[in-house]
Amino acid sequence: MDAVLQRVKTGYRRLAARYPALDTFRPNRLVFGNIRPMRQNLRYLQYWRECRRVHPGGDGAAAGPVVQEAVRKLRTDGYYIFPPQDPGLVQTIAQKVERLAAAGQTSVDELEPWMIQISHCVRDVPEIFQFLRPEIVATLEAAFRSHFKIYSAEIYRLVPTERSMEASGLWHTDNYPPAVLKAMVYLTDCDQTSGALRIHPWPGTRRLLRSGFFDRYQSERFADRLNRGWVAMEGRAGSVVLWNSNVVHRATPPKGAIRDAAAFKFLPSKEPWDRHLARVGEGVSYERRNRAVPDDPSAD
Ligand SMILES: O=C(O)CCC(=O)C(=O)O
Repeated sequence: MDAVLQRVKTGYRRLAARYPALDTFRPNRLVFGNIRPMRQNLRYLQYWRECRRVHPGGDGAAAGPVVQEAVRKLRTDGYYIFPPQDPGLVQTIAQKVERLAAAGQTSVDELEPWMIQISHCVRDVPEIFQFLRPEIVATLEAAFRSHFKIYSAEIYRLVPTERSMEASGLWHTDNYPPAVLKAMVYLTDCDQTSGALRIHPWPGTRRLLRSGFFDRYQSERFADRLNRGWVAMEGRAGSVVLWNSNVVHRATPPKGAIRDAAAFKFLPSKEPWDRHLARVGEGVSYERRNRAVPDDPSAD
């Protein structure tokens, strides 16, 4: 059976190399919005099903209208922006980040020197987990219909740059397997000119993927479509942007200011997020910016 599957796959790859339009019809791209191996997508779905069996969360209705609306918008558009709530917490964290950045406790990726990471955010700024207030926890549980866990936490700063864009600065999707969600909590006020994330909500993302867009480095023929219809995730410091990063999106360098944000990546889980966090501690920050996801979604 494996040998037959292998032959079908090889044949398909040869055909797709010859007729690139065929690539658009890859089932993973249309069904999951990614080009990961089917085996990995199925493994993630299976794990998610197991998590739902352990704790079948509700649809958020009991948690009130905000949660219900957030879950609905996450499904239809791929994002929801919660307004800021605790200015004192945002200020404490923003000041800590400022001190760490000034002390050089940072690292950068060669490709994107305008994105500056705080090196040990979980150790040095553990207050970031307080951003997961009850309505955000309830939204995540309702969106996953299970418990969830944080598998990555980071804090990074965007600074102005004149460099041509690479990697996160180009229109792209994160190519994640199913059931990954992200949250970004702005630590500075953020609008179109001060570094707001830009996304194509699900309907536009689907049209782009159907028309053949996937590779950020081969996007010229989609430029017109990519450059209209996007939405800037604007919000004051403390706003929480909850989103599915398989929508087409790009980071945008701020002009004349810095943009700081804490970011979390979530997966379903068989136990509550705070119990998982208490167990793994700094382990949640292992992913950082290398865009990898765990091979095994059930691993800590
Ligand atoms: O920080 C941002 O505005 C977006 C970064 C990004 O592209 C991503 O998280 O995938």
